[in-house]
Amino acid sequence: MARAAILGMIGAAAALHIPNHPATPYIARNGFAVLPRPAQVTAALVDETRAHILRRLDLLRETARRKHGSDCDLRFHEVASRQPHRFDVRACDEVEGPGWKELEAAVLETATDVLPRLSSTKPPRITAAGCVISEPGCAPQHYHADGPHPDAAGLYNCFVPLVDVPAEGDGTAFWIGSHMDEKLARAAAAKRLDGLNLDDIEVAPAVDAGNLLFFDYRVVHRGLAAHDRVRPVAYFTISTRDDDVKDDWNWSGERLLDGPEDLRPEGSQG
Ligand SMILES: O=C(O)CCC(=O)C(=O)O
Repeated sequence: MARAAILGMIGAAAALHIPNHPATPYIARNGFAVLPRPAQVTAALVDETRAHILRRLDLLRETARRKHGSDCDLRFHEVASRQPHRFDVRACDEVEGPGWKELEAAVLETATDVLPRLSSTKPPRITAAGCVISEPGCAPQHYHADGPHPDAAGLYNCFVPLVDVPAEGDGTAFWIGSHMDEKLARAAAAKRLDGLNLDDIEVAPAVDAGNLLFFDYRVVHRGLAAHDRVRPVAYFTISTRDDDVKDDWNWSGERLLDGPEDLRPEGSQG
C-alpha cells in the first residue's frame, strides 16, 4: 500500500483527544485493534466488493499483459505490485462500485468513534484507499511501518479483509506496541529486522471478512505469505490531523487504462 508523504510536522502543542470507546486505549497502547463488522457492512456487501475488486484486478493485469507484455512489477496510476504476487489496486471511480461507498462510510463512522486523535479543527477523514490482493506464491513482506516517527502521529490505516483470515494464518502480523518505539521503527525502515526471532512479539490476529482492523501508521507490521488462496484486503488511510497528507508519492503517474477498449476485459460482451 502507498505510504503517505507527511507534509507537516506535529506541533509541540498538539494534544491527543481520546474517545470514550473500549477499543481506544487498546489501540493507543498496542497500536492496533480488531473491531466487529459494522451492521451496514453486510456479508452481501463484502461479497459484492470482493467480486468487483477481483474483476478490476483481472482487467488491469490483462491490460498490462496486452500493452506491456507482462503483469509483473506493475507501477501504474491504478495498480502497483511492489513484490511478486501482491497487488495494490488504488481506489478510484471504477473501483468504487456499489458497495465501496457504504464500506468507506462505515469505516469512517467507526474511526470517528474509536481512534485516539490529535485535537483538530477537522474531523477524521479518509485520505487514501484501495485494496491489497495477495495470491498464492506471495512471500511475506519485509517488516515495515507505513509512516515514520514522530511525524506520522495521528494517521491510521483500517484494513477490511474481504475473506475470513485466521489467527497466525495468511493475514497481517503486528509488533505489539511498536508504534511507541522510535528505535524499532527506524530499524524497520532500514530493513534491519528480518532474520531476528520475533515469535514472542509478533501477533497475527484473526480478522473475519468485514471486520475492521485499525492500526497506527507507525506500528511495525507485515503481510504474511499466501499459500493456497487469494486474500483481498480493502484499506483506508485515515487522518486525524490538521495538516494535509499526500498519498501519491509511490504511485506512478502513468495510466494503464486510457481508452474505451480498456474498460472491459477482452472477449467480454456489451
Ligand atoms: O497484506 C497485508 O496484510 C499487509 C499489506 C501491507 O502492509 C502493505 O502493503 O504495506
